[in-house]
Amino acid sequence: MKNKYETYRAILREKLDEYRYVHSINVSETSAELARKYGADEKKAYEAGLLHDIMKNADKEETFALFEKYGVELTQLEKKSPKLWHAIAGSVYCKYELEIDDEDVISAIRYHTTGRAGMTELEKVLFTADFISADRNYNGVEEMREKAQISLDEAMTEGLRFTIDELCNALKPIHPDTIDAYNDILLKGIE
Ligand code: DGI
Ligand code: FE
Ligand code: FE
Repeated sequence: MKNKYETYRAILREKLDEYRYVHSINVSETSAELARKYGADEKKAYEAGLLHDIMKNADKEETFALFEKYGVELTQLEKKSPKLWHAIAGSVYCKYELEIDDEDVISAIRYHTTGRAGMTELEKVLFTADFISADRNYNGVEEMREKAQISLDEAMTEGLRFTIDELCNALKPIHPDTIDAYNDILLKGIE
């Protein structure tokens, strides 16, 4: 009998292009490593990492059909930000189509792109793993990898700063959850 991870990998092979499939495998491994290091649940981290981008290559039609099917309503900002769709759709797909009933895994997938206020360790682990997985090669990735070995909160702060900076420079809207995540983590560090 196939284990559930083999089943998930077979589904990812169908739904993702080669680059995104390899990225998903890499994130699952990095996510499990960070979980071990920071005391989050390793199996949940592995599963969330594997599945986090499952809807990344879906087209608008498929994505919105899923939202319709499960009654997901998007805000104006979300409707106009295609990059945000796959995290919402991914969490819905995993919950209802793959019948994953672990809310920790579902919320890690849901918030892997924006973050949110009051993130769990598991959510932070996936958010950070997504930034430093083996396939990432942006300017500054080595510094991010080092930060992630020192402090999850420092890596998160840098990741959110990087994301908000990029979005500002491109005059793109910033999701309130992204701002909330940034403020929350900064305020916790300020005495
Ligand atoms: O799916 P990945 O490429 O692995 O990574 P991701 O899920 O973190 O997606 C990154 C993209 O999402 C990047 O192009 C920036 C975009 N993004 C992240 N936060 C926000 C956002 N886009 C908007 N409009 N608003 C946000 O707050
Ligand atoms: Fe993603
Ligand atoms: Fe990703």
